[in-house]
Amino acid sequence: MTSSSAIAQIGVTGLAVMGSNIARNFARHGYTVALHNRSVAKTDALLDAHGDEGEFVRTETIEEFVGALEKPRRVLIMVKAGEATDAVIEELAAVMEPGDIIIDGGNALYTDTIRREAAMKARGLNFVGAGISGGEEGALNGPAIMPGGPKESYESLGPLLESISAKVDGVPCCTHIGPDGSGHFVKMVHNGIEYADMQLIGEAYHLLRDALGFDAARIAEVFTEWNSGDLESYLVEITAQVLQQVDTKTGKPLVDVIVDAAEQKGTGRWTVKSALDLGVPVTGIAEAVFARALSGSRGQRKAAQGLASGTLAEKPTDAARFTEDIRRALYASKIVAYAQGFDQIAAGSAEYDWNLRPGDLATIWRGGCIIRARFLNRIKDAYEENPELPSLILAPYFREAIEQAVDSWRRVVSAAVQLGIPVPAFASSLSYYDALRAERLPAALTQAQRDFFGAHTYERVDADGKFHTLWSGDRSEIAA
Ligand code: NBP
Repeated sequence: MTSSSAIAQIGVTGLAVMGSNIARNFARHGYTVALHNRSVAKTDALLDAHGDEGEFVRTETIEEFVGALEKPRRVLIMVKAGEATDAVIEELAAVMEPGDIIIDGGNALYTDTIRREAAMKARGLNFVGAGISGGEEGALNGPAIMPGGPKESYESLGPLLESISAKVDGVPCCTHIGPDGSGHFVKMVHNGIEYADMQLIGEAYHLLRDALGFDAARIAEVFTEWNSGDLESYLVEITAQVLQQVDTKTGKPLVDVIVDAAEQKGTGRWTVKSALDLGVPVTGIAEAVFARALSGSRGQRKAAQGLASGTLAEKPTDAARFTEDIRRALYASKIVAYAQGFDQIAAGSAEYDWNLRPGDLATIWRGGCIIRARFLNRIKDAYEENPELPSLILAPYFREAIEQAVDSWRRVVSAAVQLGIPVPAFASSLSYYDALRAERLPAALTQAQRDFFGAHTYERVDADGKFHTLWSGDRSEIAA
């Protein structure tokens, strides 16, 4: 049903796939939703197709749109991230009043959100940067929502967002994350973890295909089985479905006729850039971003066909055992990728004084979002038991899980190396684990080298303070 005079509880501007589905989700939950899009054709298309799903208010101009909203006004922007978002914010801010709330549900870079929040605050407006995950299906049926911004605005906004979010055990997959850019920051890291998760699944698939010679249908069966255990997750589930899909044109598995060059929209790259600035080793995510870049270097890859492989090992003969090894290696690598992502969240929280609660994130990522998984219940429990965990790997459950997997993990990485199958994320996750648990790293040598050429000083294991060796002099040590 549509009306031109109703007072709407929420307005949605930007009615492409995400905005229309979220608007429908609000309407299906009984809210009256004011609709606006730059070009009115999208508004009308939505009303024509789904206008009977709830109460909508059709508007054409921004003034009409804002005028249709009850106060304090709540407007959700779902336009293309970047300049379009700035343009729409400016248009809205010109007609909104102090106390009103502008929510950006797009994939904004968190530093843009920090800037926008400060600018709106100076004009008396509340600005909420909300990360939304779940793609178009989630937007319609229940996404995970990560709203940042002023806590007071969550009091008015939270109940609406919570009602349209996914629920797990009756708990909404939405909570107030923290100030200014924190919502978009955690959404960014979520997407980074998603990259790592997908890369690890890709490496497992590659090993099953090329080390064991399984076809797509058989690999689909393996993923289906894995989805009934610790690895149960949306991504593993859709992997099995993708691998079952047959191309109607050729009769071959669809995955075999898709060009093997992965694209990216940028949130993985942002995660790695931010991790570099924060000094957090997110090796799983970085390898995933680089693996997509390498796959996309099609000219270079074509030129490199036929490069020497060296002598390759024989393929594993015990397929069942090697499949189980891959499963365990995947699980252990996944634990590392999540541990690294949560480290980045902790570092971002400290850097920006956000006071983020990792257990809350694990709770809201259990449903709605792309990385939803049984595993997140374990992460939630781990942070509930010890909110100050130095690393997720050290939580008793994960520690034990890795202990059980570590031999398999080493066998899989060794076999991959010997068979010439690239496993950058499996291998770097294992190296990260080994580095983390090492009693002595070669970093002492690095420090000595730095002191040698740059007098950068070093600390000693047996005394406090900083020291320098007179490398160009008599090589005695002085306190620095
Ligand atoms: P798009 O990212 O494709 O954006 C299309 C929308 O932006 C249309 O409504 C378009 O209006 C509007 N727009 C543009 Br483009 N420039 C504008 C401008 N200067 N002023 C006003 N409106 C403008 O849509 P989407 O895929 O639905 O995604 C929306 C947001 O949600 C994005 O930020 C995206 O990153 C984020 N997101 C997407 C997903 C997903 O799975 N797709 C998941 C999570 C988050 P028009 O109709 O007049 O051209």
